Amino acid sequence: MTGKAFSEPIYVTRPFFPNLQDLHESLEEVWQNQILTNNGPKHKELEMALCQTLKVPSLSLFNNGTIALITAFQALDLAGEVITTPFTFPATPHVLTWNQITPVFCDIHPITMNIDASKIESLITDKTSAILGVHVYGTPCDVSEIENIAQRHGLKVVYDAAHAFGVEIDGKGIGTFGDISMFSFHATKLFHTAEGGGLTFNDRNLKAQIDLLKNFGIKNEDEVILPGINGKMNEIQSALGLINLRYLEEERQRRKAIIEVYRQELSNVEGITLLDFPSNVRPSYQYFVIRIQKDKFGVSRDDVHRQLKEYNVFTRKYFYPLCSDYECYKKSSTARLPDLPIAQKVVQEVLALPLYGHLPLDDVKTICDLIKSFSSVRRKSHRAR
Ligand code: T4K
Repeated sequence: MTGKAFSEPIYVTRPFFPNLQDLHESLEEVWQNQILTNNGPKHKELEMALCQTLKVPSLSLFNNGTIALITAFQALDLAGEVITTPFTFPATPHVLTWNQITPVFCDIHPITMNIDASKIESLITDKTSAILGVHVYGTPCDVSEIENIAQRHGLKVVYDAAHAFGVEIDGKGIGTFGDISMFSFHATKLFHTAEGGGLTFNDRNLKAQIDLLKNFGIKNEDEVILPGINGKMNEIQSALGLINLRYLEEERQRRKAIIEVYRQELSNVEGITLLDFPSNVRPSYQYFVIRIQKDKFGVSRDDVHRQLKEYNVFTRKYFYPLCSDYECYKKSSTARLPDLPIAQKVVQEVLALPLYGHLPLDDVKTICDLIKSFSSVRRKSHRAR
């Protein structure tokens, strides 16, 4: 180990903490209202504010993104098989399993790392009811091709947009694509409510159905009309969300500046690939992920991940291992290694670097210097000079 480790650990992310006084004032209103949950005033206000921010016609808040996504499949009454990506957080396929739906794993695109639309059709069977795309790291899926496939085969489209808060394609909110999209408002997200999530949809008629499903299916005092669940966001979470929204643009700009330093420092390093956003896409600034090609960089992604820890820098191998390699899915006929060659390759290369608004730019530069210093290829060429 050369050089000094950071005195404090640097994590892949840190939650945004707003001014505590602002939260205190907002909680005073909650205390005055005497309403803590069940579609209270803060909840209603946050739903309206998020519709504007996300540029969506309709939104329903939830206590977390996973329960929201489970509910989306209930609302659309889906069953059988759903085609999805193996390169995602465990919640994505687990949500299908919780709905008694079989996840069918489709390989990913070599550049975007999202579900490869050109490979979806070969996986459609008479049991397929939907496609579940994930906008991994906030990069949009090939939404137009997925829409075409869905129309041709009469399938629903659901998007896991957990990483895609504020993403737009040609000025259109990402949550307007497909039948339903799910956003996560977990503490580690760009916008958060500590724990929380939301479903967005164009069909306003879905709102009543989804709101019923997240409240036990209770229609009124005398009628329970659906087998619902408790998916409600409470007033304290909603109050935190409303305050965090005030700081959203500031947090985005800080993350943008950090990403610029990363890009400047790492874009010309042999063996490191950065993920580019198309020019018509407004980015999420949720994660900053690099890909490390061992044959060109000299050391593997795992080595970089391990060596950074020695310097007190805790990066993450999001999303290693592939979902198709989990014990609960690996026996599935679509989890076979030869059918998922790109996902198998990508999952060995990705590394999410620290990204959060109050990460000092000097620290970002130091992290980049450390990464570059690990490259045995560089060291060899230095010695040769
Ligand atoms: N779909 C996708 C594609 C997702 O990525 C996710 C969640 C979901 C669905 C489900 O949405 P939710 O049901 O969660 O709303 C984190 C988050 O827990 C998870 O929400 C997120 N994706 C995933 C990508 O990341 P972990 O296990 O990696 O987080 P954790 O707790 O290790 O936190 C990472 C680092 O952040 C820690 O090392 C330290 C720091 N941290 C974290 C928390 C929670 C803090 O400093 N303070 C904190 O309070 O999953």
